[in-house]
Amino acid sequence: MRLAACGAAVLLFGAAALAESYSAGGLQIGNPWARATPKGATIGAGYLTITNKGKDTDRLVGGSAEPAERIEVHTTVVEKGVAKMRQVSALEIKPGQIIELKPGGMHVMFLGLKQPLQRGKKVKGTLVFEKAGSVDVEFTVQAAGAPGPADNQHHHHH
Ligand SMILES: [Cu+2]
Repeated sequence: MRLAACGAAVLLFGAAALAESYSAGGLQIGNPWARATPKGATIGAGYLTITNKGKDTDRLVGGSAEPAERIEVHTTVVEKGVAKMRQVSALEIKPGQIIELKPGGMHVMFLGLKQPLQRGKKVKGTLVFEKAGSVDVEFTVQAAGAPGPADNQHHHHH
């Protein structure tokens, strides 16, 4: 019955993934997650996907997260072989566009962390969009080097 058990695990995981989708206006925010930070670290990074299903261009203009003094949206640019982060003050999402914030690219930067981001915990945050307004989300904290939000998916075999 290994297959049946595996199928159930996938179904459960699918339900969890669905629950981590938020919508506001024409925007859909999927799978917010963050990477765990080492003790004493004052910065951390979060990732998510924003889909614009509406008819108007919207912009992510700010936000906040509980364990951080403030958050910023950053993009990663490579200059002379060195990756550097730059702040994006208003991240534009055009109708039909899907913007993926992921490791190595754009991310939500948690600045002034008051406590480390612990694996398995959730980080409460609010994203502020020009048109859709404020959206409350929860970032699921994954391992420090996790490549994506479904990192745990591959460790369900017993
Ligand atoms: Cu950054």
